[in-house]
Amino acid sequence: MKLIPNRLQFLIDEVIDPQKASFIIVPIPYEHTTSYGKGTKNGPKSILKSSYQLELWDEEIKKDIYKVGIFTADYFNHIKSEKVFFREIGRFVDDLISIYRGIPIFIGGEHSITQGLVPSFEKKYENLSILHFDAHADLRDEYEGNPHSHASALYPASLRSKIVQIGIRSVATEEKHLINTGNVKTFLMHECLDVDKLIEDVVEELSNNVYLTIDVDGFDPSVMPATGTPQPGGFSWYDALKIFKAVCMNKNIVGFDIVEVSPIKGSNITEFNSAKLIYRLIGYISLRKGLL
Ligand SMILES: [Mn+2]
Repeated sequence: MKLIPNRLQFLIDEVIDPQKASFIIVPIPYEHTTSYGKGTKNGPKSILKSSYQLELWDEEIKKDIYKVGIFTADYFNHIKSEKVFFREIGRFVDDLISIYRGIPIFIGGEHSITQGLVPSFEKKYENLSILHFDAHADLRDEYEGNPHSHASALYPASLRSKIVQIGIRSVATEEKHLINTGNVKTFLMHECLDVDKLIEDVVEELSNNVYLTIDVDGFDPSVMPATGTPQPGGFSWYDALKIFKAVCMNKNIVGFDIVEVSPIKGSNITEFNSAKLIYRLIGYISLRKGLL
């Protein structure tokens, strides 16, 4: 397997050797099952484009973070059929994390891609846990007859790995019995408004090896308005960053995804904020790993 560079590299035009990259971005413009607002297939490109508007010097971390080495791969576009997609993406991630040392960052696309991403990490890392940032519990075994629905994003993983959910403020009748049971620890948003307490609990619940999945609707819609199934009352920018920083500094983040950006005409807020979030997370992880 050889990674092909994307025409749009995150943040800067220069293409670095993927073997030397500390982070490898894989854009996945997959959209098959969106049920309300559509357009998440346009998310990856819009985020990559927005990244050129970021300053290279991160004002919080106070470093030119990009120097750690970020490579952006070509779009993962194998979407002949759902079945083929989920088989191919699994193989791709298996290869990616065995051949390259860079921490993978996946940009969706709809949230169902997480179903295809997580198994490779579960195979590679012992005792993996998943931090699930989302407005929705995403624990239905299927939705509209489809087990690969965005509304089922975390269901398969919940049968195998510890899942810690934050930001949750929409739970369906058919999934209510799945929150706070088995492998799933759910922090309902309205019950966890004390962010310092939440951080303590989340760090305690997670194992050391953590995969992070970020549905942008976990944020308040004022931070991330362009998303298919918005919910009121999500995390503010600074509260979310505080949580992510604590997790990145205390745990070994093995990879993360950011999903459900559906660009809307006349606004760049969501894609720009997503690009900034990705850059900041690269910064936090790099700090912990001593790369900066
Ligand atoms: Mn969601």
